[in-house]
Amino acid sequence: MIYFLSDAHLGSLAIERGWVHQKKLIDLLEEMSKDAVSIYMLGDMFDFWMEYFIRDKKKRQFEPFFKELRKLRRKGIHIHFFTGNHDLWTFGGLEKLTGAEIHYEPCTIIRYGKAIYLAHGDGLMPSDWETRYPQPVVRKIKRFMRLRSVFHSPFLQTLFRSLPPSWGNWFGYNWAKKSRLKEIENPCPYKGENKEELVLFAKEQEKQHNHRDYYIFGHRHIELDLQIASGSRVVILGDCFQQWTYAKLDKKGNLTMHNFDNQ
Ligand SMILES: [Mn+2]
Repeated sequence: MIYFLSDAHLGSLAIERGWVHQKKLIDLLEEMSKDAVSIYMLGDMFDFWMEYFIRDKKKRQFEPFFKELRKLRRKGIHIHFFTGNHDLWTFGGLEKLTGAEIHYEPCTIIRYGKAIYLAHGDGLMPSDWETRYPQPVVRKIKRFMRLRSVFHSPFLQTLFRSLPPSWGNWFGYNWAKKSRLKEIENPCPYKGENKEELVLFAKEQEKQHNHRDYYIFGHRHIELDLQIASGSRVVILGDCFQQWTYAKLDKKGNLTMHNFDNQ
């Protein structure tokens, strides 16, 4: 079996009882490990992840999670970690701590005869977004993209990494908390087939004859399993702090969604 999960937002200041949250995530991984060949984590597993030049004591809080991942690695399970928009600042540290393979870009894999596109999902949208969406939405997207390019700037990354970890973390965790609270207060449900960026992105890929059997994304914190063309589906994974949803690919190439709370 191959498993896909995303968006645990570990360490979030908006999640009460962080250790209970982390323990549940470990229980889920343990459950998966019974028959897993690979586990793909599609981004935002941490609410804020930054690797400083100075040792960051706060990372010790995630040691149980790291320990679990190392254990799975020793069992021979391949662990893949995609960066999200909350945890893109990894520069080799996470790989060393967990033994996971880190992916900084979306990628397509072939498993059990299926072509599968994998990405966190932030920044992916149809190429005609500037004319497709109404002006206020276009402005919002542009703001997000500007911020995204700031986050990805090597110069600013080096600057941030030079900060004392306690300063950087104060800023990072509080910024992330604000966005988590905003989402709880004002959730953004599925926008529908003709508006949801990731669905439109996948549809465009199909139209351009870049066929994939499955497109799997995180980022949106919604659960979606939608057929977009013949033999092509978009799956959005939900999350691992409120919904506890994940996807599973069996040896026959069937992809199914599951809920850890109902098990
Ligand atoms: Mn995200």
